[in-house]
Amino acid sequence: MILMSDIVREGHPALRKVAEEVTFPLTDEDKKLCEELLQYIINSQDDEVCERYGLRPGIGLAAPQVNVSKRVFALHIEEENKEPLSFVAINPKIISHSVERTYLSNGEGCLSVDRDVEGFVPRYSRITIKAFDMDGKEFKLRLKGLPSIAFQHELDHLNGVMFYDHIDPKEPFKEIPGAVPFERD
Ligand code: SB7
Ligand code: NI
Repeated sequence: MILMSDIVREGHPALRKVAEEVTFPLTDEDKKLCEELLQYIINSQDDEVCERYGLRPGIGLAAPQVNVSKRVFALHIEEENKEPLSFVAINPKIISHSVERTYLSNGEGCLSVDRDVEGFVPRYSRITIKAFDMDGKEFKLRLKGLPSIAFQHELDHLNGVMFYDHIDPKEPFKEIPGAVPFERD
């Protein structure tokens, strides 16, 4: 299982590389990676498991964060009154997006960043994505709200981009023209 000690932090070169596409069929090692990424975030949303293993909660985890430079991430998001969203995305792509932008009103965090970085991170409000599942089957989803924001955060990890790269250094809380804030919790 993946523990916090397996997660690389800011300054590690893996977080700044453009990750490699995955080829199918998956190797046993690739399958294990996918399963473990998803298991980490499911575990991290269970208070007891978190406490037992010292996990930090997250809604997504990308392979480069465990020092594997491959285009894979997992998302697991449970929001009140919504269907839970849980998947592994292999070679993911945004195929279209809204003009409208959004940002998390409380800012973003990252399991690879051990400090609070304040500021608005502009994201597309709505995206249509394509990715492959572990069986090599392509799937397509429309995402909005937190799942859309989280998908863009994870996709950035596959391209060596950190959330704070998008924050205006001079004016971190500068209004983003036309953006609609997303309130979490
Ligand atoms: C806030 C948190 C996340 C995504 C979007 C907004 C995920 C945090 C966990 N990760 O570091 C995953 O890369
Ligand atoms: Ni992150």
